[in-house]
Amino acid sequence: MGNNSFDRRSFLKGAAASAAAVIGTQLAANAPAQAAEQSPAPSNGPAERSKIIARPGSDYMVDVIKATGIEYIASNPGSSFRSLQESIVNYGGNNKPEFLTCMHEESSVAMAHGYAKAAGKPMGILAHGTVGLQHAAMAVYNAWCDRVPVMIFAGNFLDADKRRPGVEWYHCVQDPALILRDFTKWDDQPVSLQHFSESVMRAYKMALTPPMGPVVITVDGDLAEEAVHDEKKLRMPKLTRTIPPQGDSGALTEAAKMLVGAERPVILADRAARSQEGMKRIVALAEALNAPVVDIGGRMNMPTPHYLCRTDDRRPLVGEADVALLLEVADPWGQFNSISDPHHDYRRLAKPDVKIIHISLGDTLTKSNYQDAQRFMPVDLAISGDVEASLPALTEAVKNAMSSSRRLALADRTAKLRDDYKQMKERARNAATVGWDATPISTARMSATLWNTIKNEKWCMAVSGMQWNKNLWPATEHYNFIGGSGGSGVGYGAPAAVGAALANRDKGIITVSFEGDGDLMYAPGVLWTAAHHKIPLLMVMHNNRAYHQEVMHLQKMAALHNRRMDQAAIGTTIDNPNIDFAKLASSMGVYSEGPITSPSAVGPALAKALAVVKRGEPALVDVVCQGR
Ligand SMILES: Cc1ncc(C[n+]2csc(CCOP(=O)(O)OP(=O)(O)O)c2C)c(N)n1
Ligand SMILES: [Mg+2]
Repeated sequence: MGNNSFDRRSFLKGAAASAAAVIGTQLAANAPAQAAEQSPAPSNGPAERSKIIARPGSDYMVDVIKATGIEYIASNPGSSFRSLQESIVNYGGNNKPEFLTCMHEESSVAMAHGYAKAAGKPMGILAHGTVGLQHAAMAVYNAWCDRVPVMIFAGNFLDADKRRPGVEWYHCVQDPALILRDFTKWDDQPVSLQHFSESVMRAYKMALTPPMGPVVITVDGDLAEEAVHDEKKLRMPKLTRTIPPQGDSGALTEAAKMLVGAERPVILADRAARSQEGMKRIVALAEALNAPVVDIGGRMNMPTPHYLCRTDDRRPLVGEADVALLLEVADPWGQFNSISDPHHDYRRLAKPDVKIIHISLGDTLTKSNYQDAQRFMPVDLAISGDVEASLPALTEAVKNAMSSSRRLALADRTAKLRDDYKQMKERARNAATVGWDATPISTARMSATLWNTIKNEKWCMAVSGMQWNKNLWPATEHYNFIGGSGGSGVGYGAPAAVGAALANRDKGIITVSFEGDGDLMYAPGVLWTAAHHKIPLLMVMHNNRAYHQEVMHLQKMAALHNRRMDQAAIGTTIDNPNIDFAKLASSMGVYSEGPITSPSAVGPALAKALAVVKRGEPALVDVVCQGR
């Protein structure tokens, strides 16, 4: 200790005074130990004071980030961007953007992913050089597959001459974005502040131009830590947004004729509606055609109480269709064909001569290596265009193409369509009653009980793999469901729900999620992030004490190989010991209930948790329930 400790204390005193920062006494008390590990022991003598950099490049970087309107930066801290972090909290006042403390880079990105879909705008994330980006990668892939914008900032020191020996070299890289380049839209490594501002604006614009996607900007540590030179010469570029393109009018007229003439049309909507207005446009088209809509669910596309919303009837509707209209469908081939599991037998699900129209911007954003493009699907009329932008013209063309006799004929479909809708709902309700009183608790009962808890609220079901919610809950608002992970990379659920809950916090929307036990255990630290930042989220554990999907795969293989079924639990179950999720949550400051094993105890526990969430805090209810 001795001299060194004196120097460190002086450093902290000097730093606190010069930054005029509100640093908690606890932080100041803890800091010397950390400073001793990483920093040279500085003093605040005259020589050091003359070296103070009052206007570091990172301050200007904060100005640029503020100019984009980004409200949050989710990050696990790292020295490669320490200057930018310091500028965010001191120079920027930790407000727009506010720094969100994350315990894993994958959590940062998945939070940004969920946030973007609920907020309709991107969040920033900051990742520490090589190691941070490596951790972030899978969540970036999910966002890419889901075509969701995330502003990724990556710390790095490019100039080898200035890097500190040791760890800094391990964490620096020639080309930081390389590891993400196959599944991001654009990246850049700016070498000047002017370059930084232009690249951030370009990245923001590109991320939000449909098809949207994650983008990466490197924050060079030297550029951030050194003083701004010649600030008068810096020009902050204006933030511009691209107007999404409407499909070709002639092609939309052609599509309208095909749809009006169809006897069994079906509309399949996936990553189609970005907003309530987008949903209204889908409803208007469906009503003009009196055509059923299957909401594949990449986004919330169709109000579930509408008699034309027939998601659960996808198979029969596609099977009978003579014309199918696809709206930004991620997997077109999979709607009309299947490959059986485990024998890989091909089966056609649609008529051989079904006419297919696809409105999509999918072909305008492709990469070769990762296979998220799905199998090639020949379509009869491929219209390159944004769905929301193209729908008004298509609906207009449908109305123009409709003779009055055709209008009457289409109206005649209504009685049968309403009846089909009623039967579909009836089937879902009947299926839900199977095993109603069973223990472990059935997923249908869990879903119905959660619905009873939140039905009088403005609600968002941020994450769920369960079909019950879609089939049974009356959902009319675009914010009700936000779609899935995109790439099915597990570990998305918990952080995405926290991100969505943050976006919903100020809108008075109660965010709920069904949380897989396997999913949460990837990075449960996000519970602490939710508690620390007071993000209200009602998380209901779908605790089947297993990677249940994988249990089923193992069982399938055991059946295929005609071998022991009971061994399928090895490597796929999460028991012995059972994880106590209520304790896990409360250890991180999250209100919790459970483990709940009796069906009748779920409702009261959810009601208590909802009261906590309405107070502005997260809560977790651990429900021990069936596999699916
Ligand atoms: C990163 C990653 N690793 C492994 C998998 C394979 N996988 C698919 S579903 C699943 C189980 C997830 O468990 P849980 O969240 O508890 O959901 P459950 O299947 O039990 O409903 C796993 C491991 C994956 N999709 N992503
Ligand atoms: Mg599970």
